Amino acid sequence: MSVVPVANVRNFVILGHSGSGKTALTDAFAFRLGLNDRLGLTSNGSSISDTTDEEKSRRITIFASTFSKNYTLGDQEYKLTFTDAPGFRDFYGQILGAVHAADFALITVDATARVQVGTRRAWHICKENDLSSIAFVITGLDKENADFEKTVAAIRDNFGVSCVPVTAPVSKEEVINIMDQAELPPNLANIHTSLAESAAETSEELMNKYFEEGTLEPAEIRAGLLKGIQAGEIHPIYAAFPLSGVGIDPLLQSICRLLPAPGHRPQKDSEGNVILADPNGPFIGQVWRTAIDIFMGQLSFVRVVSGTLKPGMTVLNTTTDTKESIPAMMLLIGKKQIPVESAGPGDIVAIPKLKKTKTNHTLVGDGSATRMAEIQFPPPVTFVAIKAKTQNDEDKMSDGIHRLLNEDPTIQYEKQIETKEVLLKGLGDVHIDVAVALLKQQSNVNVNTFTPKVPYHETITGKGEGHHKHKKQSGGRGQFGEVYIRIEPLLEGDDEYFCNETVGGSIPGSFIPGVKKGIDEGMLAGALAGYPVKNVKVRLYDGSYHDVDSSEVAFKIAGSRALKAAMLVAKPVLLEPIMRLKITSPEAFMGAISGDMPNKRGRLLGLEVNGDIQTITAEAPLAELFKYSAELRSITGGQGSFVMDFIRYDIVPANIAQKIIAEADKHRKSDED
Ligand SMILES: Nc1nc2c(ncn2[C@@H]2O[C@H](COP(=O)(O)OP(=O)(O)OP(=O)(O)O)[C@@H](O)[C@H]2O)c(=O)[nH]1
Ligand SMILES: [Mg+2]
Repeated sequence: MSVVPVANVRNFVILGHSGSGKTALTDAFAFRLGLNDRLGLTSNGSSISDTTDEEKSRRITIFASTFSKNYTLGDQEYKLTFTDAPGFRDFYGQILGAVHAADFALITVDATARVQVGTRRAWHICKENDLSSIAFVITGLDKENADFEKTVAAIRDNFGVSCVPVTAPVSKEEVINIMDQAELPPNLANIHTSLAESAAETSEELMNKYFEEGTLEPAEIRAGLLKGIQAGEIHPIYAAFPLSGVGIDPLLQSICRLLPAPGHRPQKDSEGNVILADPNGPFIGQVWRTAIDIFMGQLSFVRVVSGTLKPGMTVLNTTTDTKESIPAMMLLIGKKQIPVESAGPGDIVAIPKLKKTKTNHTLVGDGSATRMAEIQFPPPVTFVAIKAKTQNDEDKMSDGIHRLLNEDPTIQYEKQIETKEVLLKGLGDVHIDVAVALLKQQSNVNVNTFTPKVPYHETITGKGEGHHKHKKQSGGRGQFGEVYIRIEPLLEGDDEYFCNETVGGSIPGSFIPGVKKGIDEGMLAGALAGYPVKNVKVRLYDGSYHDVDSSEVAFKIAGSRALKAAMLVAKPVLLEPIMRLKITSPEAFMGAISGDMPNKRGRLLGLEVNGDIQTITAEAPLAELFKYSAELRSITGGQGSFVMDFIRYDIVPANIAQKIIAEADKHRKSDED
């Protein structure tokens, strides 16, 4: 690829509702640009973008794939770099990364389904991430009941009248650029008017002319649109038939003419300073995605922000302060790897084998110490417990999970101390299913998944005394240790949960650590249901010993049993984690969402209204929330989403606690059998 000036580089992300034709459009672009010698289709697994087994079998995009190719328009050479993002919310991490790496977005809208949840979500992601240049592409125009004008109206209803069609279909075989037409078919005449109006609004001069003459020249409309679009104030709407290729050239031409080059969207460092898209400045790039390739290992996808990157260079990772050498750079086009010799502002390249570089890290060349602002990935909302199927799987599990975490910052992994389970956390059921499938494919680790156990705690609400005498005489040296304790709830701020108040050497000082070890051990598994004990103050106030038979072990056993005895009389209770939820959904579902909260033992805390979208803040026990992601999807038809975080532990209501204790007893009995 010859070097194209930054002003002629166009880097965009394709967003939209799942199934609205993002990948179909990507395939149409790839075919038109000669990246593929045939038109790939998701429907038969031949897409250039959905190439993994997981994507092919599920018929959805899971990973953001980037393509790049030069495009000639008149005497100008442009470089088009575009990323096909997933639409499915579970893969929000990939969507966010792709949004971060682009200068503008195309949002696909199906002409039969029109504006959907995923369309609005795409718009909001752009707005929340300072990606103000947004265009729409209407797809599905060949389908029965497709209606271009109604789809345009729906876009304008949802996103404002500054959304204006620039191209339109006159038949299934022809898409025209409205500005280029001397005369338009009657049904498109009003579209021309909205285009002229939008252009007029960009300057006083054009506005005056429009008022006086009632119209504008094509060149004036183009100049006004260019200004409005580059400023992110006008949003062009295009028509395209990705399956036949009709409308693809007018769309690509308009992208080159009207949509912004690198530099228009401010690229900011972690302190908010804007980094200029200067190909001659020091190199600055950021990793927005990490992938694991079965053959090549780790691949880091870097968006070049400034300067020029070449293979062989040594760069500094300013996030970890380590040097990395760039062994090679490539584009991944379908299954092919195309080497890249030089990458400038706006380019995206995949770099293999970086050692200490992960998603979100910044790489810089000599003369820079910049650290780019990081992508804020959402916290996980779906948890499952996983268990290796065999010992062999167990041995490889840690490496496999490590790979998964490297690849996907929205996956988390936790070894739960309370329940002794290994938890995999993600953004939804499908996300977790895919993660489990990737564990198998990438690392040959087979796991089963389970609904996690709740990490309950135990504590006391009253005071109590406990005593245990451990005495064993079985020939030879015996064991002896006797312990008396008092327990009470630990006051906030009191770090000393154990204190020795014995007097007169009833327990010699050398055995006190033994008692403490026993108390510590007893704290790991409480008397009620075997969960960790929290917030209990233990006062050791008396005991006795034997000159020969006493030992640390004997006092340890006595300490642990005395704690159990004391807990049972100190009004013990179970505690459960309470989560704060922020549930966002269109207003229409708010009644159903809040009405469902009591079923989850939840409590509403507040409501925030943002146009049609409302956000409920609520709190509910974690025990009721393991399936909430699927439940909310069914309540809202996929239009709702939520985040949750832990806030505190609360007492489990008695009727529920009884069941948990009975269940624990059953397990204890079966363990003893
Ligand atoms: N008839 C018709 N079918 C289309 C059109 N665009 C896409 N499709 C089909 O709709 C289905 C979904 O299209 P995709 O391009 O995979 O949708 P997507 O937006 O990438 O979906 P996700 O990756 O799940 O977010 C595929 O079978 C496409 O062939 C179109 O313009 N007309
Ligand atoms: Mg797709």
